[in-house]
Amino acid sequence: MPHFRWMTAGESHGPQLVAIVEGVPAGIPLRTDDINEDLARRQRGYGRGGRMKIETDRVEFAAGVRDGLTLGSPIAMTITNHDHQNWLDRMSPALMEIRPEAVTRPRPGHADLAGGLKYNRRDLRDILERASARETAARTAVGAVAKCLLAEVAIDVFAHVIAIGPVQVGPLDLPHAKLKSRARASDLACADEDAEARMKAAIRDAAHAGDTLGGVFEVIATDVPVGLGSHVHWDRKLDGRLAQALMSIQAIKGVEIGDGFRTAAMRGSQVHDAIHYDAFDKRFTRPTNRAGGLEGGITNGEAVVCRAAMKPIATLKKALPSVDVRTKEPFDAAFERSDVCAVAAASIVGEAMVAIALADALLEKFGSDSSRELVRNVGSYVAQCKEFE
Ligand code: EPS
Repeated sequence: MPHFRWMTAGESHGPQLVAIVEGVPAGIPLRTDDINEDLARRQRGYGRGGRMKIETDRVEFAAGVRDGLTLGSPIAMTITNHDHQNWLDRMSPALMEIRPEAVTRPRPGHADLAGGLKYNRRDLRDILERASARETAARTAVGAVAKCLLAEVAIDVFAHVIAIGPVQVGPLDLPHAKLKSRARASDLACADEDAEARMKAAIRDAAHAGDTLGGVFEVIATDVPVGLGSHVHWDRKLDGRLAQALMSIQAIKGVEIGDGFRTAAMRGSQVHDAIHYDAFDKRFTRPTNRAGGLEGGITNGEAVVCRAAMKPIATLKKALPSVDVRTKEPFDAAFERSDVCAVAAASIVGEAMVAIALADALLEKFGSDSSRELVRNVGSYVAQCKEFE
């Protein structure tokens, strides 16, 4: 059973998104502002569509927080979908006298068709409402809770965009703090100003062509103690858990840890990170971090570095051929509105998912009922590692 348990509910145009988080120790500082900042960052980004002008995501606590601190009980959060007011007829949970028009035209690249067949729903709206990336607002809230937990033991998680369409950032040899502050200041969560300008041009070009763009983001977690995850069983390996967490984000098609796919074309001597010892700090160090902070499925004390590739958004003005599920006739998909590029938004969700996977691994190793107990457990273990001989 996971140690940081959570679940979201909610349809894209329903009244609310809901998240419940369980397993968070008592006494962790948690304010709505901590969560709202991440929700606002997820809404930003050059290339988002009309929906983001309607929504201003804000969280409300329904349970689990009192006086700015977690209680140790389940934390329940809600986010209002403002657009719901425009969808009252189509999204009503009540039986409608006049049935809203069914969606019968599946969009290639979406869950519409496979989901409709699987759940036996003739109205594909029953699938697309939940498959929508709107759900990631609730995940971002859960991730913000995980980040507050990690912050108790000084672990920080941030993301930055490294490619959009064909445009890639140049080599970035920046300290983590600088990388983070530059990404936070950018419309595209990109730390390279020159690349950011070219990414925006690529997004404009795609929009003019009625098309969409994907990209790649990187998530970095700093000050992660050595020893999260384990080599002993497949399902305890943290690299596998991080990959699953990132891959579960809507539209993600690939995940790498550290230098990932690039290492496959290199020799071992060029790939593995040498081990040094810092006698002052009493810790083992590595001059390079190609492993992305994970060896044998265990954190090794270096920064955890993961990347995820997002496919271009599937709702296209320039639609691909599809077939009406009712008539079986081909059609040219009707287009309402869509984001052109949501890689910057996805990077914030990536941040959330990595934080969730790390929070789970932290509680697995140091499981505690209170913040004080957690901090003490981590501190005594770190001291134990310094005495290792
Ligand atoms: C989405 C389609 C668009 C996006 C939405 C994800 O929404 P709509 O169908 O209302 O135009 O804006 O993203 C969000 C609402 C969000 O909060 O990120 C989809 O089909 O996945």
